[in-house]
Amino acid sequence: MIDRAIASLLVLFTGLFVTAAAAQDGADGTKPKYNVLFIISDDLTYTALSCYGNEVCHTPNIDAIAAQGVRFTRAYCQGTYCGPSRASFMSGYYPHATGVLGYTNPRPQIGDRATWPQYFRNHGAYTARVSKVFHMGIPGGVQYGGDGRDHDHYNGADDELSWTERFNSPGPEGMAAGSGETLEGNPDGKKPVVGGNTFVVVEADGGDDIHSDGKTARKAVELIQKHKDERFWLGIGFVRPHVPFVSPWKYHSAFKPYDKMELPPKVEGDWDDIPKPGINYKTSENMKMDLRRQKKAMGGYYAAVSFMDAQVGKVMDALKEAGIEDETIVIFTSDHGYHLGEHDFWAKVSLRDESAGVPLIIKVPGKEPAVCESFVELIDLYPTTAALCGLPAQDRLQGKDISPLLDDPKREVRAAAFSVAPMRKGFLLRERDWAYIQYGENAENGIELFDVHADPEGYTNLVDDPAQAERVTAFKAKMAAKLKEVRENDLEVP
Ligand SMILES: [Ca+2]
Repeated sequence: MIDRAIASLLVLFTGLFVTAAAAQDGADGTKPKYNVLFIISDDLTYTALSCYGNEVCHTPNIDAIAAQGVRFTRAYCQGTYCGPSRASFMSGYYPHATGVLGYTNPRPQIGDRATWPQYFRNHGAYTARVSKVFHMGIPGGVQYGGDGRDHDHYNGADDELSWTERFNSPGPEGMAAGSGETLEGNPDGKKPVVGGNTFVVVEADGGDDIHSDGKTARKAVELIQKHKDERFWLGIGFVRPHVPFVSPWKYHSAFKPYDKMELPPKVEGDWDDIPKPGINYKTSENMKMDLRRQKKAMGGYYAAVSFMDAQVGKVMDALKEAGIEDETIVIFTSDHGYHLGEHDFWAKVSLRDESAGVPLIIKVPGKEPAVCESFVELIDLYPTTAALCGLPAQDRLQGKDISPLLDDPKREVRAAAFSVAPMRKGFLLRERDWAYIQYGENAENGIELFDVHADPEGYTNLVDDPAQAERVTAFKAKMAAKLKEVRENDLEVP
């Protein structure tokens, strides 16, 4: 009897909660026209995917989405590491609008304004995330054992209001059984496999499901089956190829012996014209990685990409089996890119294309497959999916609705992409013909200017070339205008 009374109260409370949620920002009875399946990899450079031209690392499952969707060749993140990038595209504001330049969620800054999934939730969609969608420290946020956290319930910098439900995927990370090596800061080879944000390669014993991403794929498959008859917004966050480069041994075999990996060219004097903040925070030199270690880092990264790609395939198979491909928008992307030895740089943070550019594929039912060369930004995803789903536009969002590109991929939606590296006070304006990077709000810490046609790898900084003086002045003014525009918004951030 008492149980039934409690149950009725629970029903009442749930009812009140649903009503309260429906009354929030943006709800007007409109239902999303499509499901959104948002698949995001962590620290994945587009240069590692075969659909973007990599001939060594094969990614058949991501390529299959590209073959049916629109693949963007000039997509850029808004912040070149996890925290600011994810807070930006999930909230719909640039990092310098919210001031979220580190590893927190943007809720205190946006108040009761709806995040991307929350907007869909307010319009009646079931919303869930599996693993890392907002920021979560990797490997610490998913690695069980040793740090005293309950990793089934560790949510990182998540935003609870965004979700109907949320799921974590703990795994062994670098502590997985198998053959492991610490490549970074280990020149004499005496260090064991270490944790943290360190270059470690582990050829793990056993299969996919031991690992966080294997569990994430399995949960995603389960959620697709369970919610196929209702509108959903599902965020599926894979943590690979973020370090540690750990994946089941079978994914490594294509890249062994690692010695056969081909590193980018090493150019004499490459760093001489780069201002100090433009030398990336991780380099072959400061990581003390010799050529053998550099090649193994590349092979280990590619193995992690192959492993992640296989998990993407499981999710896409489930969508097909559920019979809801024709009512689901699929997006595949990463929070930012990654260096694999270009300029002897490694990892993220830099504002060069390999790090600020991202893979982006958008597959919408009924739209023709295409390749689109317009500049687009991850911040565009929120307004674009809202428009595609028939949800009301919100002027406050700082991205653009790029859905017209899906019907006419030859169109352009912006002349430049904008990205930031707050760790270095770095700002990028990437145009068709030029890449302009400045360090400091007034460029007081240096400038890089590259002619991307004559010098696509960016070996020659033209900032001191007298012939480019006017261009540099013009870029400084454009950057100041962009920052002003970003800061003019409806948020009340000090
Ligand atoms: Ca990341």
